[in-house]
Parts: sequence; C-alpha cells; structure tokens
Amino acid sequence: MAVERTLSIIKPDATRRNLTGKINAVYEDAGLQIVGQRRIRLTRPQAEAFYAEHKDRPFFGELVEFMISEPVVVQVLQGENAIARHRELMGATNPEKADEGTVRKQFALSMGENSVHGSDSPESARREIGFFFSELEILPCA
Ligand code: RTP
Ligand code: MG
Repeated sequence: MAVERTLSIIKPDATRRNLTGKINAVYEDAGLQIVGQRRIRLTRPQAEAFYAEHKDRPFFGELVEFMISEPVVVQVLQGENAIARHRELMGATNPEKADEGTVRKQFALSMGENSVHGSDSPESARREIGFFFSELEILPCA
C-alpha cells in the first residue's frame, strides 16, 4: 500500500458548532497526518468551481449556498491508503446510512449538512489539493 494524500474539508455546519478539533482528532487518532490546513471562507465562484462535477444536480444551488455560509477548514491528510481510509472515517454521504463511529454518524445533521468532504479518487485528490494548496504549504513530518 502506498502513502497517499487527500483533500479534506470541514464544512460550515461543523465549523459553526466548534467541531474542528473533534474531527481532527478522529483523523489523527486513525494515523492520518494533517500536513496542510487553512481556515477560509469560500467565495461563490470557488464553491461552484470546486463542485463543478455536480453542477447539473438538483442540489447544486443548495450545496453552494451551504458551502459559502460560514468558514470552512481545508486540509491535506497524508498516510497509507489515505484516500480510502479517510472516506471510511467520514462514513456515508447520508448520515442515516453512516456506520457507527464515523464522523458523519457522530456529527452530520443531514445529507446536505454532512460535516466533511473527502476526495474520492487519486485523480480528484490531485485536483482538489491543487485547488487550495501550493506544495510549499504542505509540510509532512519526516
Ligand atoms: P463530498 O464530495 O462532500 O465528500 O461528499 P460525497 O462524495 O459523500 O457526496 P457527493 O455525491 O460527492 O455529493 C457532494 C455533496 O453534496 C451534498 N449533497 N446533497 N441533498 C442531497 O440530495 C445531496 N446530495 C449530495 C452533500 O453535502 C455531499 O457531501
Ligand atoms: Mg464527492
């Protein structure tokens, strides 16, 4: 198994409820290293571009409004098999279907306000990390 990097976002419903530290603890306790992290407010064009793959879906407008409603925390996670590991730790998109102990089971409010994002493939991880971070801002420990 290879060391991978993935793009994680702590979404507005979670920053609003002061859950950044609790969510980071789930990732760190599972052995993922937070090698880049920044709290930002997404602009509307940024949110639309980030979620461009969903632009024709009925929930797109609601998703963009939600993602710009409060600050988010964007982060790069690194570790063995990080992309799939992170998706497991997040749980299913719909929190009602998420496994016990996952971030979404513990914290998500609904299908839309589901607390976290994670890249779903090596290709999307590359694109999404590059969307927010330069190489100089990604600092793994040796
Ligand atoms: P994400 O991209 O945020 O990590 O979530 P995901 O892969 O589990 O889900 P995806 O299908 O990519 O959907 C992206 C985000 O859109 C919102 N959504 N709302 N109301 C709805 O039916 C609905 N479906 C999706 C969620 O915030 C989801 O995470
Ligand atoms: Mg997705």
